[in-house]
Amino acid sequence: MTVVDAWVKAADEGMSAAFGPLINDSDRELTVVAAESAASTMLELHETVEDETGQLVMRRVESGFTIPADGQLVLEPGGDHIMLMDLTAPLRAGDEVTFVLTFSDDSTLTFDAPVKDYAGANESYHEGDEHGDHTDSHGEHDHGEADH
Ligand SMILES: [Cu+2]
Repeated sequence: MTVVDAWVKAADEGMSAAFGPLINDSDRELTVVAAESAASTMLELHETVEDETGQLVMRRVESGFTIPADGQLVLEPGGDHIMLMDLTAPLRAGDEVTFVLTFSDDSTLTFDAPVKDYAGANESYHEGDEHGDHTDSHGEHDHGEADH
């Protein structure tokens, strides 16, 4: 399993997200079940879906990211991503963030990702209730109760 060209969205505080292709070069399916980084007190694996109003929202993937044998899963803005729920320090373009992914078999993979300025990836975080403000951006959203 390798991660190439990963990157993290620059942010001053609150939430950010990491993207990049997860490449499975083995002959068995792999499932990423958790991500950790010193850059955030909590990380989640997110997918982006349309809610009932057609608005794009992101939500936690309870079953993890599955990467097919000899295949890849591309984490990208508007799609699946690794969510940094609560940054421990500002992420500035040019910084490097180290991530550790844990797989369903308890193996791990460590990779570094540079921070880049990026204007998109502002989908609302869907916490499973209906009183979220769909026009919210990451930075303005109160995610204090995000751990379900
Ligand atoms: Cu997210």
